[in-house]
Amino acid sequence: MAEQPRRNADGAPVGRRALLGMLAAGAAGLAAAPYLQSGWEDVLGAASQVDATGLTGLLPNPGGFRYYSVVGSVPRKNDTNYGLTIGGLVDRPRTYTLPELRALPQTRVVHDVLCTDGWRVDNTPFEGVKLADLLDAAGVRSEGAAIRFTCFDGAYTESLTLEQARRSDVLVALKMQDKPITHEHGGPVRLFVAPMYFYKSAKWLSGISVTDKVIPGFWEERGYAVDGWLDDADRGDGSA
Ligand SMILES: Nc1nc2c(c(=O)[nH]1)N[C@H]1C(S)=C(S)[C@@H](COP(=O)(O)O)O[C@H]1N2
Ligand SMILES: [Mo]
Repeated sequence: MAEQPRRNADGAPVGRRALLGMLAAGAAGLAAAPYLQSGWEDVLGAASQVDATGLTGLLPNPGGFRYYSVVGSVPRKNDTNYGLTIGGLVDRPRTYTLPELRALPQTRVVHDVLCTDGWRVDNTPFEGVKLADLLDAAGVRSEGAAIRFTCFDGAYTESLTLEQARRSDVLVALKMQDKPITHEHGGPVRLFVAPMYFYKSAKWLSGISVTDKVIPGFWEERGYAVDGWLDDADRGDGSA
């Protein structure tokens, strides 16, 4: 539902994974953003060429997951250099270290993970701090209506409405499959939005900014639905 099938110049469907493969394998320092902004025509032409070389086959697929990144390399962060900043339309902006996040009450959510590319990993446990708790601590101002998420890969962004962000199944996750989140899966901290397609779960999370309206994220600027609900999602408050 969220992803429209894309077609190249010959009308053949082009998987987004080909594009991701191209980006992951991308040239020096990866000028991903300007390249993408050159328009789908160019991007898809290049993507299908890369696909033909088999580069996308280099992406590993352990345990049913695939690793996705829209940039070629991402810095590694740990206890000493990781920070999560909460700001925007809040009364008490602050930056949390990793030990500080670990010291907060932790919630475990088990949910099926689905990517719009068609793969899924059922009953995956995630654990971390409820985004709602961090928002409450920050004191969202009355003008606040949405959240913009930014990542230390320097490129990916995501969004949620404030109502979605306050659900009890939306986590700032520190663990995935009961282990600290690996670098490849977006560690040390990623978002987990259980009731939505996995593209909403931003990896390498570094910024949470309260905004007065939804600002479409990376893939949403490229055609994905801003509301990434899974087909069977309970669109209520997530507490059911
Ligand atoms: N920072 C960042 N977050 C991201 C992505 C990305 O490319 N960069 N890809 C998204 C998509 S489309 C999916 S399916 C999942 C993949 O998570 P995984 O690599 O841990 O399997 O991460 C989401 N979050
Ligand atoms: Mo995805």
